Amino acid sequence: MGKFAHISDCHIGAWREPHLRNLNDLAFSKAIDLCINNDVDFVVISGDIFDIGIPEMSSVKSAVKKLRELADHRINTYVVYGSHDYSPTTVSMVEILTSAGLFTNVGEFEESRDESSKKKIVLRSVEDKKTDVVLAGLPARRMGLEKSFYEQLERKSSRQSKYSVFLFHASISELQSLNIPIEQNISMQELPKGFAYYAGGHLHKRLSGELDGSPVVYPGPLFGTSVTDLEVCAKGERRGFAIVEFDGIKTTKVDFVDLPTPKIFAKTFSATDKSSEQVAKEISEFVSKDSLHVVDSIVLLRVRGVLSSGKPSDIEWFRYRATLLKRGALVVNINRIGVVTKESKRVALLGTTDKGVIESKLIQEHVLSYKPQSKELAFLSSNEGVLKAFALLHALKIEKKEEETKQSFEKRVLKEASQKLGVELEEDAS
Ligand SMILES: [Mn+2]
Repeated sequence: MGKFAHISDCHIGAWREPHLRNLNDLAFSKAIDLCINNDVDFVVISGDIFDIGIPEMSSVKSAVKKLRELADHRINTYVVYGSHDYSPTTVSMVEILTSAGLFTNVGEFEESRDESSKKKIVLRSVEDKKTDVVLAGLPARRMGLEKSFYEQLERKSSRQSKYSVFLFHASISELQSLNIPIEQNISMQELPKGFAYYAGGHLHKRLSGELDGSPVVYPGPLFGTSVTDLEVCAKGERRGFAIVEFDGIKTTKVDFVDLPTPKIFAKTFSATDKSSEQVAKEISEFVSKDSLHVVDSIVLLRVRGVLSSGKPSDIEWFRYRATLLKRGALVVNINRIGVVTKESKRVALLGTTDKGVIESKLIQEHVLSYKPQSKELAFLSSNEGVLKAFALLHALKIEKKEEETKQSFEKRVLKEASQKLGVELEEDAS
């Protein structure tokens, strides 16, 4: 008999906003405290432990302190890489903590070739000394690139004679409903058979299913990493992790442990068929309403729709933010990407979402309707003008080289741009 904690998607170091980063760090600390209080034998973390390969160091510091506490209680931590932990170019924090002995990475598989020299992946399992539990796993890469691991996985029966846990970080199509592109999913049947518990990560939602009678579980994130994650929380979705009990070779119980939810207040406004003044009035009335209690809350306002007149920039968004902060809100996030004017709606009607095509259609339209003041410039409203506009745009997209000074970069852009326009650049005397 024994029990372990299954944590996922901690995303330590996520959020630039200091309060949100702090709440996210606290969620991890709290989770570790609960693991210790619940007297678990070991902890598994199924990926996205850190938000990026090398995260913000103050967050790492508080996380390492908690991991040290686990180690001091002789509780081992087994991990696999999540899509956020892995970096193809640098040593990641997970690698560092593995070297420091705070983690055991169970996603390190072996590669071999079969008779037809096709690449094969063989799981490398690890045994937890305290409980004799066998652990194995597969890591993730960005953009669902881990799919190939499952395709190449050696599928000789891995039926275990001991209790066994498989850690993975991938979206399972049968369980997810989160709009993850279909080409990035794996199917339940692609998981290796024969394990008694499947510890999943990647989906930011508490979910569970079954494979041949064994639980397949996603505990979801500890806090969340996006405004969407927080909006889901505001609607009542719980955040936390799972505590799993086993007996012999079977999983006997999976309990979700809730972490305290932060106070989140989310509201959506529709801008459709309203003027920018009307929308402004509506939000302004809302944020100054007496009955609104936002003290110590995360306030998420979302505005979307097609304005009947006016532009989104007519609306003084910063005022609502200021009002809410003054009323005691901890964090205010106003999402207004979804507010569009009829003009931008027209862009959408150009029949494509390809940025390049939209750009070229709009440039053509604007250049050809340009009325130059003088005859010498008449060519600008012709196809020649269109070509010059493209050439200029291209020249202005030049990026600064790492070794280049700001001054020589500016010079280079200017030179390039004037060449494209066919104008002489005055040599500067310096
Ligand atoms: Mn994640």
